[in-house]
Amino acid sequence: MRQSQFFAPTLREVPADADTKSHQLLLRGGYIKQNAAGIYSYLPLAKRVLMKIEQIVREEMDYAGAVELLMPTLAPAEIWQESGRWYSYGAELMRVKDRHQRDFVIGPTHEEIITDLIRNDLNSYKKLPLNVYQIQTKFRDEKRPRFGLLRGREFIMKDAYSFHANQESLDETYQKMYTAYSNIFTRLGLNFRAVIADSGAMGGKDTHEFMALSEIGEDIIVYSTESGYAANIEMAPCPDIYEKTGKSLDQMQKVATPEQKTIEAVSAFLHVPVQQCFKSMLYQVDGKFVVALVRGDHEVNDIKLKNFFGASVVELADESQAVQIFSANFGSLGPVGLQEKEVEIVADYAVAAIENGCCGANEDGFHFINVNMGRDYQVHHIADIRLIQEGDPSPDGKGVVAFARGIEIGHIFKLGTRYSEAMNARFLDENGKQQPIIMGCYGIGVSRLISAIIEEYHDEKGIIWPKSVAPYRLHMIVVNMKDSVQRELAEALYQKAQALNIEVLYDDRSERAGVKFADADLFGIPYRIIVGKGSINGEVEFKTRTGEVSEICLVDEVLNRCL
Ligand code: 9G3
Repeated sequence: MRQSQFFAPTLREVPADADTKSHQLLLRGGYIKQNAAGIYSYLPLAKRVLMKIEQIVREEMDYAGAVELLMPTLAPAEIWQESGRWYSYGAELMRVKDRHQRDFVIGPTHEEIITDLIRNDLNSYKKLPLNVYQIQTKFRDEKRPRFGLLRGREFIMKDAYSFHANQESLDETYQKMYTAYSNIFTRLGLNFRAVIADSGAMGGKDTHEFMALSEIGEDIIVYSTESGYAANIEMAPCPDIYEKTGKSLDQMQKVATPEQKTIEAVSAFLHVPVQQCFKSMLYQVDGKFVVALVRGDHEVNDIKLKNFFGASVVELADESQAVQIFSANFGSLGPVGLQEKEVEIVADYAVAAIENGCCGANEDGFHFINVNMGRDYQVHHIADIRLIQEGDPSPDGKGVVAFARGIEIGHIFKLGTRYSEAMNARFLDENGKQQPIIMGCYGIGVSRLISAIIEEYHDEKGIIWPKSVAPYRLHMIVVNMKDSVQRELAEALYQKAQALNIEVLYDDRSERAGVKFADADLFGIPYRIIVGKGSINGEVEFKTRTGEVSEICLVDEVLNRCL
């Protein structure tokens, strides 16, 4: 491809609103342009990267026995009403009307469409299992799209759905998908981890997220320093490893703690270790008030709280609601004297083991000391509701855990029968009995992968593409297009490269050399041939974008370096 015919509008300056390296480099390198918040055009360079990534995804999915199809982006509201999700999703679900005022959704995912598609055909165990996938545009009306392609509103996903007569068959396909994902992300050159995840609103039990390790990742991965254990922090369990010492229980006392607003301040003021204090957090769980008690040095994990109550929405209450329930402000809240109120109280395991504890007295500026569960206050539940912390024992019992940040690039689920029951997708089993089809679903953020790869492979001058996904293999630059020797040598080399099926971008523009080199660094194409003064001796410069190689080569040998 001649760059004089190409379209890659590079930028000299770093765009102000681009807040991560990948977002900055995609814009500066002329890879993407924003059309609206979270909505982008993939310009020719990005389109080529996208096709390389999709090709690798297809090869591994096909190898794993999945069959590619393509579903519409618009889905009739009726099937989302059948699954119930028309009613349970809010503003994130983009809804539109057609000319006849009929309701549609712009698909954020395709469980409903695919279940509707197969329910009249997959009616016998003889037709199972089936695993189908698509690579297609999704729309989720994110409140705060950011980080360029990492969190867009319109994005490209590979989503697969599998259908089974029994759990063993699902387990087998799930394992095949797990392996396919590992192969895909390895071929893309990513440093990734598969972590045990929370299935959230998707129901079902087993689910794994694939995370590309990155400092700017929005997810926190918890991993054992001594085993392969890795989990999303949202679901990493905190086992009940707490023992009471059996020491004598002192008389509860109310003490003044003027101006002590934080648990650390109260702990220091009263000379009670923060591990012997506990805090009361007021939540609204599907609208009802819940008080969560956690130890002073711990935090509430609201995903665990949500899963404990099987709720859809869990949010922290605001101060006015705290005053309504506790008759006191944040910083002085406690469970003593609450039970007659219409609030449910759930305590973390660690709180149940606190002896002679300290908590808010539900009176601004006062706390209780020597508080003991069972004697001084009651709780409705004791459960694992806290966030795991670095240094905590690993949930698998081996070593302790450390944290890393990751970008979610894939997520696989054992769905079970949540959709087949809601939408009556049944099959006749070998005993002639109607059974709901067992499903799995498997997603990869294809457009997000472009950014995840750049986050791992770049330097201050631009992108450094792994060969597997680079938009071109070779970038050939002529220093001075007015010099006929350079121009003719380059033209010949360009023809030869194409004859060798080397994907080559040929910078034949009449730009200054400095501009050409700066653009080449932004593009990040792995190999570079510079045709300059040495042409007169049949010599060119050969460089890799990584900087590892930079040498003078004979024109007749240089292409062998790019194969
Ligand atoms: C919605 C909206 C946003 C959503 C969903 C539904 C995430 C939704 C989870 C999934 C699960 C899997 C198949 C491929 C792999 C992931 N955000 N999810 O279901 F209506 Cl607005 O998409 N789907």
